[in-house]
Amino acid sequence: SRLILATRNQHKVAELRAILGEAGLDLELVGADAYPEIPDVPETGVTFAENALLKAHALARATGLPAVADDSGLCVDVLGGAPGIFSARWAGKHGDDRANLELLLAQLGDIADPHRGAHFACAAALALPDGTERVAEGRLLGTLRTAPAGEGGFGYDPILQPLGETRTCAELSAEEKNAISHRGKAFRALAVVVGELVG
Ligand code: ITT
Ligand code: NA
Repeated sequence: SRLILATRNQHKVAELRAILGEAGLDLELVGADAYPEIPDVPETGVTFAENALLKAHALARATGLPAVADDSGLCVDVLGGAPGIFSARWAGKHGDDRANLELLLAQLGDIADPHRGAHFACAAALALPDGTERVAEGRLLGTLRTAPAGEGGFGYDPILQPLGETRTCAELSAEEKNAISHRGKAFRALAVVVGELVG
């Protein structure tokens, strides 16, 4: 049977295919792009979990198929957790990764190393057409560089250096990132539940 990946972010789709593909689910993973007629749901939640559930329920209701969704972002300690759920549009235009990253670096200025703590957060939601829902969350702790490095990944990957790493997320291979990432942790946990509830 089919499982809908309720995201229009192609970087997430690629990571979810890799993460869920290794989870041993006997399901065909179908991107939301297969359903262009279904409108995007407004992300009106105040937490990653609420927004992930909104996206998953919208696709599950509209397609009659189980759906998983991701809501994620970068939470900076010294900014009280911002950009957080506003990470995708921190500089104004949704999905302008470069502008978002540059604005964040400017806001941090030359704040020094012990105060550059941050984490990526991901809420992974499953929704079934009958309204059943489950959420799993994951985090990746790290520090923020003062300048971007690396070409891999997306979003804020070039400035987040995971704890215990010498490289940024954008300098890791896709496999290395998925092994430690917020998204990897959240969706490996959710995959167990998907395996139990979706046949
Ligand atoms: P969908 O809602 O369609 O899934 P989106 O890109 O709008 O796609 P979000 O609202 O969850 O998704 O915003 C996620 C933003 O958080 C993303 O644009 C990046 O700026 C940041 N982000 C999330 N995961 C990241 C990762 O693994 N590496 C770097 N930045 C990430
Ligand atoms: Na969001």
